[in-house]
Amino acid sequence: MVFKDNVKDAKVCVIGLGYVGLPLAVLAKRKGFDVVGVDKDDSVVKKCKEGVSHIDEAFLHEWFAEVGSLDACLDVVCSDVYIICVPTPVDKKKYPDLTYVKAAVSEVASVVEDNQLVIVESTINPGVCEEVVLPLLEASGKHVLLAHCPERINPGDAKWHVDNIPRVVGGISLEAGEYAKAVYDKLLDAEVTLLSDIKAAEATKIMENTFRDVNIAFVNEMAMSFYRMGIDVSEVIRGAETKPFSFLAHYPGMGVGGHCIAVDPYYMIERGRDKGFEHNFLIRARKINAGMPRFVANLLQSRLNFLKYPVNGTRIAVLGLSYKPGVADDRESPSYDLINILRARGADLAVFDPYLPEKSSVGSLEGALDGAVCVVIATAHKQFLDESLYCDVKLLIDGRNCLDKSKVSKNVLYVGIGVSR
Ligand code: SAJ
Repeated sequence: MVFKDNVKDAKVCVIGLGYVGLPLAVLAKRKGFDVVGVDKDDSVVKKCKEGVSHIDEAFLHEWFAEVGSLDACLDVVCSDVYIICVPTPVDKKKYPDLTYVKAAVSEVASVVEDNQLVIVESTINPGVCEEVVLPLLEASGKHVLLAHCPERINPGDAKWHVDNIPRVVGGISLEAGEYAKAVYDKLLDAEVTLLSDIKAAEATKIMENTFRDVNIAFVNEMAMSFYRMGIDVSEVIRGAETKPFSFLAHYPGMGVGGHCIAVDPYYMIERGRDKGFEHNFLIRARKINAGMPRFVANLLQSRLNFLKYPVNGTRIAVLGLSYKPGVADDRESPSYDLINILRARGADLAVFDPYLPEKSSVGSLEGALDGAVCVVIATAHKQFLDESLYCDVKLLIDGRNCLDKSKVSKNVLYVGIGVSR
């Protein structure tokens, strides 16, 4: 049954209860939907039933306190609306890996009935819904409505959450698109824009994230160049930001991590190749960003040697494994690339991330700094932002330009990304 006109009566099944699906499922319950969450991790299912968020976000703890608990199970149940929020990583060759999407869609196809709606939120490249998802659903022999509403979650963001982030949606048909829009209009306190077709919706998300990746690559390249000129890139960005139009600041760093920005451009690159187009610019930008850990390792080595220290055998503290501040998420984190390079050069490493103690090699920040000749700030966690912490080291590499260099002890050689004293 199509619930376009009385969508609040639709039973909703959210598949994948990670940083995208869990907030969405809890929001659906807050908005009065009959909702069930599905996840293959039984510890996640158990916590949902207990009303506990396995994701440490303040708003999610509040929402769970409000709704009490979330009905959840391991397998897809027949519903009116299915929203697929499973991961879409890339494989070792950087090709899009649709394993999770295909598995979720196939499971939906095994229970779906006529005129039910399937919405894919997972990030996919243009064409995947029509060429991969739809055939799997059609194999059910049922008339299934299909739409795409790309997720726009920003983990760790205190302001923007699933309920207030505007969205775009596109359908395999106008009916599917309008039905999906009706669902999100009911779910969200934000504008929902219906695009002309499902590929436009797939392309919108890829455009957003690829835009960010190339802008980060741009500023990384400028930073490496300015460093050779003795120009402070942070000051130049502040200067450029005084222009009230046509400039959008991005910031240099030791690399791009996360499951979105570091991954999504590869979707576009591969899709372009499928169609005989080589995304030279996107490929170049990915190479620049993926090359930042090595740039930082070489910068560290040159500065250590300047101080008459080798890398080999020298105690180096690497602070931060998460791909961005304030989160316990190290997927695609450039910290690991830096660690591997330094380890290969014989460094005596102490690695600490307060959000990932189980992956740290020492148990505290003090332990990491103890005896360290060099410190690298790889993630701008708030715990690392006190310049006085580093007064006893010889070399401080600020991999996120997150410190005030004027507050760093004059006895310390301070170097950022495109920033020096
Ligand atoms: N980074 C830089 N310089 C920058 C911005 C980011 O080096 O100027 C690095 C970060 O350190 C991190 C990586 O890039 O390692 C990704 O940072 P991010 O802030 O983009 O964080 P994400 O991956 O959580 O991005 C999310 C994305 N949301 C979705 O894909 C749904 C992205 O689209 C958003 O633009 C981004 O949040 C946001 O706006 O903060």
